[in-house]
Amino acid sequence: MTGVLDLPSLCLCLLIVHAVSVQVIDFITNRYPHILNRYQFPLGPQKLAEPPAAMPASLAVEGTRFTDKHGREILLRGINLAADTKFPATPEIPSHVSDNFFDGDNVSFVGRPFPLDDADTHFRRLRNWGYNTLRYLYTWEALEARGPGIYDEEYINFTVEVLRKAKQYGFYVFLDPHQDVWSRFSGGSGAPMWTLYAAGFNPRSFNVTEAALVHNTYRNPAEFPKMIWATNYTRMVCQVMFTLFFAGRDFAPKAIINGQNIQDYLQSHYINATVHLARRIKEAGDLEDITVIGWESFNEPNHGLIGYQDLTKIPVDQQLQKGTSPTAWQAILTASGRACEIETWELGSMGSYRTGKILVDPKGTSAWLGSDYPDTEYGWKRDPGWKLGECIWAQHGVWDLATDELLRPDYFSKTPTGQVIDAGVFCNTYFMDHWKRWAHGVRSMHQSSLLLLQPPVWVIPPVLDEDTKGLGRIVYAPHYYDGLTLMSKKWNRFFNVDVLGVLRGRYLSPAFAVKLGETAIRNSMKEQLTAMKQEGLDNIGSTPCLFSEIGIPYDMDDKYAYKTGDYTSQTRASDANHFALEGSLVSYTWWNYCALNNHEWGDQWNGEDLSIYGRDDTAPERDDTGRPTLEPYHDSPGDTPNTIDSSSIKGTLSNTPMSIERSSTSIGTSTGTRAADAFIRPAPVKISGVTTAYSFNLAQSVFSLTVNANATAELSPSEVFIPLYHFPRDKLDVEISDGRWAYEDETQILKWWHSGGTQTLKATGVKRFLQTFEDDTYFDMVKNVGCEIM
Ligand SMILES: *[C@@H]1O[C@H](CO)[C@@H](O)[C@H](O)[C@H]1NC(C)=O
Ligand SMILES: *[C@@H]1O[C@H](CO)[C@@H](O)[C@H](O)[C@H]1NC(C)=O
Ligand SMILES: *[C@@H]1O[C@H](CO)[C@@H](O)[C@H](O)[C@H]1NC(C)=O
Ligand SMILES: *[C@@H]1O[C@H](CO)[C@@H](O)[C@H](O)[C@H]1NC(C)=O
Ligand SMILES: *[C@@H]1O[C@H](CO)[C@@H](O)[C@H](O)[C@H]1NC(C)=O
Ligand SMILES: CC(=O)N[C@H]1CO[C@H](CO)[C@@H](O)[C@@H]1O
Repeated sequence: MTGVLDLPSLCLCLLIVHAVSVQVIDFITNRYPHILNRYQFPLGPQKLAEPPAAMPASLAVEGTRFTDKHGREILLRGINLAADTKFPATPEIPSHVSDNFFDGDNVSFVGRPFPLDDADTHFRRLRNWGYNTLRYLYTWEALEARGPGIYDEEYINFTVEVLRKAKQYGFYVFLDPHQDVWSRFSGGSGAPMWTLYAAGFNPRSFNVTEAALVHNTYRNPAEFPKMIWATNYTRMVCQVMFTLFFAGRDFAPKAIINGQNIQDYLQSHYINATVHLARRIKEAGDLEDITVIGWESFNEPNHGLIGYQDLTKIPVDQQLQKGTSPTAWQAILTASGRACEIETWELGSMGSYRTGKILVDPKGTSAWLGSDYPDTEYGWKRDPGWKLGECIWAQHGVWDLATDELLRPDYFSKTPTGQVIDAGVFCNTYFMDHWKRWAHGVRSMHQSSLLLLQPPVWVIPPVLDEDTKGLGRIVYAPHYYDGLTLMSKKWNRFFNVDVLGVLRGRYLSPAFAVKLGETAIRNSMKEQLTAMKQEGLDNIGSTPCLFSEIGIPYDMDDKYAYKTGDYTSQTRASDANHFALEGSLVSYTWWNYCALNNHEWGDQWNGEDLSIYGRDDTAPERDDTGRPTLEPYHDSPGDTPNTIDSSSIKGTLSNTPMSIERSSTSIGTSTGTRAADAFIRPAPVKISGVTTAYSFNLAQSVFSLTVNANATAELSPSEVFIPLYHFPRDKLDVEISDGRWAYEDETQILKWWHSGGTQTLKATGVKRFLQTFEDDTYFDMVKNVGCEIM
């Protein structure tokens, strides 16, 4: 995940966040006594003739909607699984561990995202929380760490078994080839270590040359700066790897390996690894199109140096600077062992500001492999025209090794045909060339796969040519993060910025993009997501939109919640993001569920901490009345837990009741939810007709749904997820415009039989979150500390 780089507004954001003193936030206002809700008997039959179809099977795409075999509209609401698949399980190397780090060829990801024995617990949980979709992460490294073309069949077998478990719980699954800042060896995740050797790099010298700064090799991992890993996109390793991967033929024509350009070499290995996994999933025989419904393209693709107009300048759109901030040219020099005085930056109350300069002196150590490197380990044959031990850009005349003179500062600025490259051109050319190649690869194996198209983060989606549109079943899959909250690790109820609006030039000045008060912030997020969805329709065409990443940090306010159990800030932030998703009527997969999350290291990767679940979150969260809020309510708590296991599933695959977790039989002593009030939400699941609006008002515990309906058939009613957590059976109040309904505790599904035309459903439950989302506290604050803010 990431998605917050290069925001012109970042300075402004940070100015704002620091200008507001968090102490003035009054969390104690607006608390109201618990109100009991009227109970109403369901009108419909208790048991249904047809067992609910647990198998996703045959998800159709009709224009902008997903539909099932009865023509009902399907909303995909899912979760990313999981952040910890970014690093190996054997040996276990989360980003703060340095042992075995450079043994990158001998790692195994078997056990990610969790051991098979734990899969029931995790999947049951996710199902109970209402998720019907998994964005299942794997990395290229997990498939092909040992060397080019050597796949880890054990990991693939394991993956097939985990997917079979997911099938038992009726999840829709699409696979995400995850990466961040290219690879673990350049500070992120994704590509195997050998790709760096293939490019001529020596990962062991990335630290001294600052070609990449890596958590694992950081002096004291606990002091690793917040959310800073992403700055490595503008360091040498990422700049080179993304340039070679997407445009090696144009910018590094001498980089020939096994008779092909490095671009083709890297891309074909990358694509073939995915195709191999797709083949094995097909061969499994019981997953393709039943559970595995699609594949997503390259995660958060980056343009590297492609489009740099002047290597001696920090591009104007690169606002995020922290620590040493080399220009591309300085990065080139230090990677070749030259000492450089490099500006240092800090993020402060006025945004990024320069703190000075320091001398980065690798003392002759190069990030490139020496000319004496044997280059035999991985079995490839490098063209004699590509010299090891020498900067690849020097070999292409960008600079002169003898004089250290930059000869071509604009080397990466244009395509060979002379077109000036900007973010849009990169997206429509280099990125789409890769995307098509990938799409054809996936479809060669999985003929009816959904193809999730994820363009570079924040970039306007590409315009598809007719041939590409003809592939069909394409889904626009953008990412969105509220950058202010992500970077500052605070929920600011008073100010935020319409980042998309700024990026799209909708404001004369970024100052006009500032949104004041929580209501305006929430509406702004909704408008941003709606606008992004519209950009997909305008460019990609009439396809569904699924936000494949969106989420919030949990380690807000210096981990205040971990000391106090008070997740109010997280709940408000999460609710705002969910409000935006609901208001823009999109499918989504939330980031993320991480089984290894703990309070010390978060998601175990670069200080990120976005998991809705935490191992250390075992003490029940309590509401104001002292009632534990962790476990969903159940009307008959004395019952023996009705749990699901493999034996009870056999033979009843078409009917998979999801039990409510009530006991501590699961991992840990409780379910470990974090800010559950906000992420366990009611939502339409299968709708006969078109959903025109739905929302969940957390403060009032009211769910409303409006449908442009088609009359339901007796055996295929509309289905709405109504979680017992907010709507305990004896407190559920349902009002429908027409027809009848029935509620099943087992699945937490409300079935609704209705006729055609405009239909509405309103469900009222128990108020769990005893605050409001009004802005009165903002005005109080202005009164009290007015001069401090303005
Ligand atoms: C690979 O790592 C495993 C343990 O993680 C170890 O047992 C094995 O000897 C290693 N193999 C090689 C070739 O280094
Ligand atoms: C993977 O599973 C297949 C089929 O069950 C089996 O033939 C093969 O030996 C397994 N491979 C590994 C490495 O476990
Ligand atoms: C850089 O990493 C190498 C390889 O792990 C290590 O030997 C060296 O001490 C590190 N240098 C610094 C300055 O951290
Ligand atoms: C990738 O697969 C294609 C099609 O099977 C094949 O032609 C190509 O040689 C493979 N590339 C690599 C690098 O293995
Ligand atoms: C659903 O209703 C719309 C109008 O409300 C109608 O155009 C459409 O044909 C109906 N679809 C089905 C499958 O009945
Ligand atoms: C994960 C990682 O490598 N992070 C590094 C990215 O770059 C910054 C400096 O800009 C370093 O401080 C991080 O260590």
